[in-house]
Amino acid sequence: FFFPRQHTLAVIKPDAAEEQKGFIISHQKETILSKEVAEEFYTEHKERPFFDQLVQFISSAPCVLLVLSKENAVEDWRAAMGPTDPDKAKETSPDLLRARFGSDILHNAVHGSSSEEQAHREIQLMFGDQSSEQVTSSEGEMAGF
Ligand code: DGI
Repeated sequence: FFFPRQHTLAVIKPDAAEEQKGFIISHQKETILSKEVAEEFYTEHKERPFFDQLVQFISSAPCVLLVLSKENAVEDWRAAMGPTDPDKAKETSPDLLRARFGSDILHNAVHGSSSEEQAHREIQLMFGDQSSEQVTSSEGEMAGF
C-alpha cells in the first residue's frame, strides 16, 4: 500500500523560542511516552477519577519535552500557561498558552512543573537516562540535574 507522503521542515527560530519571556530551551526531545512513564509522571494524581484518561491521553502520540531555563522558570512558565482549564485561561487572558492552544481541561496543550522539587523529579524521569548525544542541549552537559 503506497501512502504518498510529503515532508516539510519547520524550524522554531531563536526569536520564537525566546519570545516567552526569555526562556532558554536547554534540552529538548520528542517522544511517545510509555504508559509506565506516563503513570510515574502523573503519580500524584493516581487516586483521581481522571487518572486513566490522563495517562491514556499523554501517551497517545508524541510529546515535545523541553527543559526551559531562566531565573524563576517554574513560576514564570506556569504563569505563561495559565489555569489548568482553558476556559478559565481564556477568561484571564487570550494570550495565555492554554487559552490559545488548549481545548478542554484534559486536552490543555502544555505542562509545567508545579515546584522546583517536581521539576527536578520530572526532568530526571524524562531526561535522566539519556546520554547527552541523544538529547539536544545548548549547555552541552547533563550534569546539574
Ligand atoms: O498543574 P496542572 O497541569 O495545571 O494541573 P494538575 O496538576 O491539577 O492536573 C494535571 C493534569 O490533569 C491537568 O493538566 C489536566 C488533568 N486534569 C486536572 N484536573 C482535571 C483533569 N482532567 C480531567 N479530565 N478532569 C479534571 O478535573
